Amino acid sequence: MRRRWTTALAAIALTALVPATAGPAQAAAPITTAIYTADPAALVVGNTLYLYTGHDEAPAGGTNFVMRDWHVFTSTDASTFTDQGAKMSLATFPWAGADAWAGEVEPHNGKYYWYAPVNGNGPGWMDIGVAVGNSPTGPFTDAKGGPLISDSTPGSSPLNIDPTVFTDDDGQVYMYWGSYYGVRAARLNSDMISLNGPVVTPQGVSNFWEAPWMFKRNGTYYLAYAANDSGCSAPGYACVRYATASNPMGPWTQRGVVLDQVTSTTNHPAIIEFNGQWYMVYHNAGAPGGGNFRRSVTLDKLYWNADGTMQKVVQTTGPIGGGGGQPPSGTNHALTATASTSYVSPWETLGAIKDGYVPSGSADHSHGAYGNWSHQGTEWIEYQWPTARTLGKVATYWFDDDQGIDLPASCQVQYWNGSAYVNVPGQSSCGVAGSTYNVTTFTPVSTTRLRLNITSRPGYSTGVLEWMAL
Ligand code: FUB
Repeated sequence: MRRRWTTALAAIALTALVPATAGPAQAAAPITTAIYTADPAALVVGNTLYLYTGHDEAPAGGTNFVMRDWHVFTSTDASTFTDQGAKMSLATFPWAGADAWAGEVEPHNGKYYWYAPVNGNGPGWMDIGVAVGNSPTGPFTDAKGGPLISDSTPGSSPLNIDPTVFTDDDGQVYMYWGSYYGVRAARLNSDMISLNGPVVTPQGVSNFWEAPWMFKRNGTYYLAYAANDSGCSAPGYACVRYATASNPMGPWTQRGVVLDQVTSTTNHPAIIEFNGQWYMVYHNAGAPGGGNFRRSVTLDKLYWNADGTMQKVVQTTGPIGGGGGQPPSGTNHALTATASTSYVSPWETLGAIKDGYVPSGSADHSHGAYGNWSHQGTEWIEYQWPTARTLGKVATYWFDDDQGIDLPASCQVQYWNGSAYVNVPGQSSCGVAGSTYNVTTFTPVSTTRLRLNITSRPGYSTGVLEWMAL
């Protein structure tokens, strides 16, 4: 008999037992409120960020998924998104009949392969199909004429959904997928529509529930996935955990939670770098009229620790990079700069000013800080790049330890004009407020070096937690 039990239905049943105090997290701004979207996958091609999403069409009060097609959204600033329309649907797979669930697109040899779980018309429930197109927006056609993965695939998952496809530097392509605690992995042939070897169960992906997302950074493989253990989410909800490995097939080491539970019972990550900034793309129930079967894709900035672990994503309630304690939007060139200074105390860490951490306040030394105690007067910090960057803004989060380091009296931004440091033209007020990002704008300059001169208050030294160059 065909199974009809869904991940979210199970979650709903459990949710009924949850006391009100176990309420969901705050909702972030959706990429659209025109339709309900879910299960994001992200891809950068050229200067465009593509989000491939599912499409929730359940009626208000509906108790099951109604998903018939997938949409493509594009953005050049990760802030505003354009719906390019339903670029793939169940009709793309003539052998399938329902459940257009969580897919992902992978480029290969100039084509774009869209892997998607669907309810096949054959035996079993969910299968994974693959379509191919000549551009990131298609048009997409069935590449295989039948499932790539089905319940009859030896060693497959208890629920064959949520494929994530990853191409390593040597060109080998890997696919991870699964649900019901059954993560699976296999190599793909370069035709992208057949397996190269057996299906395996990768080791060490602890607490895996579903929704894997694989990527690589600085030689380390990362696998983020939805988990629903009591250590990370209320019953019926899911968080996003992640694991790392030195080999694409594992073994994996679980590293913790990168996204807490959201307002929908399901949770689904896509992690990507775009214009020098990392993002967590996910869904929640935050749009007007939203719910567990009327979800909305959203994204928030993701920051790294110096040891290669990810900081837990802060779920925002408004536009990315909104004011207050949040960093401003834009490409932060500090992340790719080399930092230097006139003086740093031996126990402090200059590199902390460019690790992308979002401090909780000016006394937040948890991720290190630049400090120049016991120097007083004017000291400077500087960024240098191998090639010129166009810069028109800095954001400075001052360090204040309520002891020898205090907020500065004043500051001045300078740039290297090719032969000397000069003040940036048209500089706005160089803010010295505590516990916030002080944004200083100026007429954009093209330079390989940017400097911040910091003048202390009498009797104190100065320090910086984050210095962004945008
Ligand atoms: O959208 C249907 C299913 O819900 C997806 O395949 C899962 O990842 C969960 O988000």
